[in-house]
Amino acid sequence: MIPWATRAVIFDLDGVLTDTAELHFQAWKRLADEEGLAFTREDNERLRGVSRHQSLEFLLQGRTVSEVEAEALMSRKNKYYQQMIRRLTPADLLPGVAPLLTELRQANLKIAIASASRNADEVIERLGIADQVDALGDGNSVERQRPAPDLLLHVARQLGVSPEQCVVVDDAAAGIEAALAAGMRVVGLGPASRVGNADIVLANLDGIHPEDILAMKSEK
Ligand code: B16
Repeated sequence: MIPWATRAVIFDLDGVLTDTAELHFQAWKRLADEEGLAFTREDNERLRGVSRHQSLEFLLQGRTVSEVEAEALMSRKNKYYQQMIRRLTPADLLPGVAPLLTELRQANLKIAIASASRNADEVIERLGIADQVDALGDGNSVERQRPAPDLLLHVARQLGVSPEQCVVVDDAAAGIEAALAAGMRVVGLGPASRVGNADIVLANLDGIHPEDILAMKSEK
């Protein structure tokens, strides 16, 4: 067995570092209301970590639109979303995130973010954590989104570390799947019904220290 050493932690953004899910919900809801489509908070849960295009498909509930119309709908939703993220501040980091990032840096671990969002760079900037992030993979970085491992592997390459040296923190089932497919260890945040396939399951990052997310078996 080759012993591994953790060198990097790769965080999902929405639902892990901040709760932009609520803002995505408000933006999709406004679009849905304008288009006469039913869309609830419960429906929004299904869009966690899901790409903009797939989210639209879900929202349309089988209604067919041309690719040009789809682009126009997505761009309208994105305009609403961008109006809302302008108001984000460091106070919108979820509990426990700021101290955990500080402690990870003190422990000489690299920090990266892997997000399906094309707005991730602006969100990170407004949350005030851009200077703590060594690499960012976002909705523009790769073709295939999670559950494919591509985004995580892209981020690991940017960091110059191997998959076995990475720990992923994600709150979506597709994110857990992607991490396992990438050969990375993974911490799932949320109910076991959603993230139970992860190596460690935590409710959230409140009160969590590096040792809590790095204390995993050395071989899988
Ligand atoms: P955008 P994550 C995801 O972020 C969101 O969870 C998902 O709801 C959103 O549709 C997706 O980003 C794309 O976002 O429309 O801003 O490009 O969880 O991967 O950080």
